[in-house]
Amino acid sequence: MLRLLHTADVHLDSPLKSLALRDPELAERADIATRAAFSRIIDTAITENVAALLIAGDLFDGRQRSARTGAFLISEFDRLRAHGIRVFYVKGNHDAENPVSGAIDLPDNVHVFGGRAEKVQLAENVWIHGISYAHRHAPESLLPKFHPPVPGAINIGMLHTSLTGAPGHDVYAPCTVAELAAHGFDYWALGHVHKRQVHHESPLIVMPGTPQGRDIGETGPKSATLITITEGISIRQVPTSILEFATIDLMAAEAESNEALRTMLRQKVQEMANSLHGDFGAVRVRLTVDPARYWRLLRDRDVWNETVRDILRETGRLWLEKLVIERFETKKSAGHGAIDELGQLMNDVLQEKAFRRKLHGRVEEFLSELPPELRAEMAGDETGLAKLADDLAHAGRERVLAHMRGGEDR
Ligand SMILES: [Mn+2]
Repeated sequence: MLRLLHTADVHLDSPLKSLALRDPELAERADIATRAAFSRIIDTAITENVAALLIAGDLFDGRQRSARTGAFLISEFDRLRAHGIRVFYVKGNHDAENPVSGAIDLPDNVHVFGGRAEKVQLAENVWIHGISYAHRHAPESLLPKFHPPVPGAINIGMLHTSLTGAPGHDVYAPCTVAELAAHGFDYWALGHVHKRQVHHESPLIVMPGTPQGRDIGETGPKSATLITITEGISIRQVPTSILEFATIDLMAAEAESNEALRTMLRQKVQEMANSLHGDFGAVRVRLTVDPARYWRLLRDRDVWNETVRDILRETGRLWLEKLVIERFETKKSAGHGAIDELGQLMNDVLQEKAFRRKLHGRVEEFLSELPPELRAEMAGDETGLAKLADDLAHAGRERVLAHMRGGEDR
């Protein structure tokens, strides 16, 4: 019997910018979680006594050179080396430009696949095949470059690929599941798409997903895939994520008072704290309330932010990722004559060319104060700038209306 552990898309040194803007402490925790999840993979490899760890690309997030990460990787790989565990690594699009992956001297138990197809013998009867592409963009399939399977042996292929495409992920070394299945390998260790998926059973074609979610788009517990080779091949998920992203949706139609709303929220939060798989949770709380309360909540948004943050913190393991306040639409919401009129008026102003020119100017001025990376993140081009300006203008409009509506019952 032989065991292997398969992961991909670790994204060490991922910058987590939007999180850092909202809550630096949580961003710090998320950054630590990425490393801790990788350490957990190393722990699992040792306790499960695997022969090799397979990393199918995007070990690093980007160009940023970090001596700390280099040192971290060396010591983690050394831990495997001490247990006679080998590491096979194909680079992904995010690794392509990373100077660390080329510059640091990895321990001799680590095999980094190069740009030409290679096969490496792992055990008497087991071969690992892989290719790394040297550039960030790989418009064509890498599959034709692979060697054929070694006859009579177990053949494992490692490939960073978008397959036929996945929302939110760049096209990279595209190919179809059918093409992979037809190549004659017994297991395809894929990487690139962050959501786990077993694409094919025989042969097994597995996208393990990221071991640690990085934002609210990557909710739920994350894992690595443990491969057991006996007569056949079987797989099992092993948990890896430290910090788990999650959402609480509270439809608070019945909450008659703020106290009732807080009580409902506490109950939901406690349920989540009890059911969480990871050590910590970063929670997006979405409150949907009736129109009258909506405006009051928006008006007192800062206080509610802190209140929800505190309710989550009381559990000792949950953090607020973001508070989103939404409203039910009811017929009763009509009839704010003057305020509605003002809202409409502001809408008209937002469309005016002169106003937009002025607004864009102000936003550009604000952006110029920011470090270039952050600027690129917030508004990378003309369209990004226009969208940012629009979002800000609409948020401003909502804010003015919230103050006026929320104040009416005083
Ligand atoms: Mn990738």
